[in-house]
Amino acid sequence: MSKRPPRILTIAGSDSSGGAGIQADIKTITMLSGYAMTAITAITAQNTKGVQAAEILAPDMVRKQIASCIDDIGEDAVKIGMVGSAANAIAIEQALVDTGENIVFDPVMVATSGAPLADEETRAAFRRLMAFSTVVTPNLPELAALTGMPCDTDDSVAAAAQYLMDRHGCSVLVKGGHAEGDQVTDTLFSSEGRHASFTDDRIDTRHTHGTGCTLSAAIATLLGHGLWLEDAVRIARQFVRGALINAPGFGAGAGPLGHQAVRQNS
Ligand code: PXL
Repeated sequence: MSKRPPRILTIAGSDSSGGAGIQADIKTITMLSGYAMTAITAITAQNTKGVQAAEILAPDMVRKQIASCIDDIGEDAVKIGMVGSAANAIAIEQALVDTGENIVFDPVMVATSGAPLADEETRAAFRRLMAFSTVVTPNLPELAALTGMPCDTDDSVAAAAQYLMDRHGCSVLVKGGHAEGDQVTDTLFSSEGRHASFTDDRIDTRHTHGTGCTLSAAIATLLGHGLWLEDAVRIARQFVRGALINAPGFGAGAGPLGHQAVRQNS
């Protein structure tokens, strides 16, 4: 029998074009030697140009998918992405309430295409999800929306991240990709009081569809392997960078990443 892989449950929306959501998560988890399980919150018809249609699944169906996985196979880490509705967020909270550590929450609000994926009520429900998450991974617009605070300077970003940590007790990974400049800095504000910054040259590409999904799924998988959060973030960022560099260039808009090309230890 081969080595037992960490069991990773992703709770997210389906992206028909394969670049983001559940599809990006399964590719990421698999490439990082995890065992992928899914609870689908919404089905989208979308491509690199935008979201053409979306159907949100009922909260009971979301809850049952999570329970089916956890009750039988179990889980070593969970990633939460697009929840689809406030009711789904509450169903997820109920289904995960007894689940231990290693919960990564990507507070998805807007797709790379610009289409909104969360309404105001859902954002309020996000606060409940943060309360039991290990780490939340907002980009700058999401951090501003979650806190109602400006996030346009290093100091204001740090204050907003600190606010989330104080209120919800989770670590906060602020993704700086939306800021200007030739370099991208992501900063991990750890609930244990350690802060770490990760800076790399910006990869000049329009093919960024699913980067947030990929990053959060990678962090969850690496936590499931037993890594410390800071190490998980460092390696997950390198995975995303490898996938960005290997983007196949599909579609007329923001194209998908090249998960299939990123080999571990290469
Ligand atoms: O990357 C955010 C995201 C999450 N989940 C789904 C998406 C997207 C972006 O397109 O479609 C289903």
